[in-house]
Amino acid sequence: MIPFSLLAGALVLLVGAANAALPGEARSQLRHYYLMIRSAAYYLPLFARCRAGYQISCGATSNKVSGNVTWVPDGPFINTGKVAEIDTPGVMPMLSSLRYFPDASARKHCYVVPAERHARYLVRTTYYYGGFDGGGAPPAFDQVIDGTRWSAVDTAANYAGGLATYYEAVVEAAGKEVSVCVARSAATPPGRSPFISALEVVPLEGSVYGAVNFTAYALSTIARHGFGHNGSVIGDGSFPVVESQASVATEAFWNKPPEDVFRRGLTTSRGKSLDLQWPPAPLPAASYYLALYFQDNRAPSALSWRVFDVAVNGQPFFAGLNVSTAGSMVYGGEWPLSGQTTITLTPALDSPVGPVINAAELMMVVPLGGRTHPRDVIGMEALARGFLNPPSDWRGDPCLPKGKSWTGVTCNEDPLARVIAINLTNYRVGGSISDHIANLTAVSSIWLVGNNLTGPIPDMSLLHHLVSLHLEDNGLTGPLQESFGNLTKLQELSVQNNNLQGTIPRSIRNRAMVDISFKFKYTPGNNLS
Ligand SMILES: *[C@@H]1O[C@H](CO)[C@@H](O)[C@H](O)[C@H]1NC(C)=O
Ligand SMILES: *[C@@H]1O[C@H](CO)[C@@H](O)[C@H](O)[C@H]1NC(C)=O
Ligand SMILES: *[C@@H]1O[C@H](CO)[C@@H](O)[C@H](O)[C@H]1NC(C)=O
Ligand SMILES: *[C@@H]1O[C@H](CO)[C@@H](O)[C@H](O)[C@H]1NC(C)=O
Ligand SMILES: *[C@@H]1O[C@H](CO)[C@@H](O)[C@H](O)[C@H]1NC(C)=O
Ligand SMILES: *[C@@H]1O[C@H](CO)[C@@H](O)[C@H](O)[C@H]1NC(C)=O
Ligand SMILES: *[C@@H]1O[C@H](CO)[C@@H](O)[C@H](O)[C@H]1NC(C)=O
Ligand SMILES: CC(=O)N[C@H]1CO[C@H](CO)[C@@H](O)[C@@H]1O
Repeated sequence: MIPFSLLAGALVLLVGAANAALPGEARSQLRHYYLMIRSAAYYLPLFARCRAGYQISCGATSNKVSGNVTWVPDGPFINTGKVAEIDTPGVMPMLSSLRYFPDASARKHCYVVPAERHARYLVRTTYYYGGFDGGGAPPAFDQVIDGTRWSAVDTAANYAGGLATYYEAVVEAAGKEVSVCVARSAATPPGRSPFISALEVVPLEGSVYGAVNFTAYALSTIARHGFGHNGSVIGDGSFPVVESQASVATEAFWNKPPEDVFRRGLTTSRGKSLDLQWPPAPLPAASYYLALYFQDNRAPSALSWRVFDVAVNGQPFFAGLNVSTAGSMVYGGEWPLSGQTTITLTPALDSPVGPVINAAELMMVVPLGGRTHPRDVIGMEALARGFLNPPSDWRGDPCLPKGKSWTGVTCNEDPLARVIAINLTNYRVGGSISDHIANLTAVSSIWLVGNNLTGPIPDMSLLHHLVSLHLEDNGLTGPLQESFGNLTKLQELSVQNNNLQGTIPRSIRNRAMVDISFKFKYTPGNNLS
């Protein structure tokens, strides 16, 4: 099992004055793995330079401006939860409110953000507890992206140190929305509520992290570091820091690193290899995406290049890398790592200068947990829209992650999960039953008993697997459709206590007469003959 707390980043400078040089800041960065390029870059989209996206301040009622970024209220993206204000002095504006979720019956609490199908997104969640519920320490819970349990959210250690915590992932949108949810887990104490302070969903350029198969995986950021900058956990004097004499056209790089990361780097003298213990904390055994950035820092000339080998934990990573003033990036898409990581740069035998390294990025490759068949997503979302007050967890992926399906929804375990049963008995749901229920072609059981549903019973002639349909005790109107008699697997049809009208279709009458196992109940109530 992966200790997901490793995936957390700590945001410093959040609490107290903006210049708060917290004693032990570097240590806490080390401990919590927040490895940054420049402190000024905290809330800018990080390595990957990106287009505008959604910056959402959870629980906010008005825009919050922080630096250049305007954070919008979360109302349009969520329809559940409660709001709290955080009065910690000096807290960053977008963290001065949060949304929390006291409803323990809901399996997840989802934000839904519009997206472009198959586009790549940076998703960042930020948590700053601020004692909103009167407790001394934040509860732990889980976070979910679409159908995948992304990680645990455990912010207690950072909170105790006066810090907020953020998590970051890169995912591809399977549909026209990305859902980001928090959910209770076994680690959530009874009576405590998951919460969230800020959410960013930012489109990335298509080339970013190009080698990764985003149909099967997401990336979860572990570390991202420009070497040789002040406050760096690495450039601590063991290697000379060099300053670049030429700028790098970073547009040419897949991952679009900011130019700034090439301004400084670490080097060694001629003939010596450079050994970096990076990232500084041990890693859980997993598959990782590792990208390394280099530039010859000297003034551009025909001789400003250097050649060296790159090895990771003694394994060749890239041999004979020729780094010029134009800069280079090398990466491993699914590199197995475990424990302490050492990056070794060994200069070519005849090289007049030592190797150099400017920056590195490390992300864990997280297998996706699956998702629901798009046809069923369309059907379930339409059903949710047709209801006046569906259960609050009827948002996000209907079936997944496992154990976090929508309330009352049962799915099979196909690679694209199918909805096989719906049971919202006595949920006091109002509204009507969407025609799009016809999309749920794998469903065998639909129970919407004892609600406040009105309008007609839609056509279900495509639901060939339907065995059991219970719509009794509602306010449904209109006729009973002929096509029900054609559903050969249907064994139970209960519609009593509604306001249905018209004649009972012959096909249903015949079934009820010839098939003694067919249970058809339409009285009391109704005006059927
Ligand atoms: C933020 O604003 C400053 C000054 O207005 C500008 O120099 C800087 O480029 C902006 N940064 C971004 C990322 O837009
Ligand atoms: C990506 O992963 C999916 C799902 O596992 C697989 O079907 C597909 O072939 C993979 N694509 C590539 C290019 O490997
Ligand atoms: C880095 O820190 C040292 C000592 O604290 C200081 O002399 C130097 O100017 C700093 N460099 C930058 C680029 O901030
Ligand atoms: C390295 O690249 C430079 C051009 O950037 C070229 O002139 C030089 O010959 C190359 N060196 C080797 C050893 O390939
Ligand atoms: C649906 O839920 C109700 C109430 O919990 C229960 O009595 C009924 O047996 C369920 N139906 C099915 C098919 O599981
Ligand atoms: C059912 O709906 C009607 C009309 O929409 C409403 O007046 C009534 O209060 C609802 N009943 C329940 C139990 O929600
Ligand atoms: C039901 O089946 C019968 C015969 O198989 C067919 O004639 C009829 O059109 C069907 N009705 C509907 C509504 O599908
Ligand atoms: C994908 C799919 O089956 N979509 C259908 C969902 O239901 C509506 C209404 O019945 C149809 O118009 C869609 O084609």
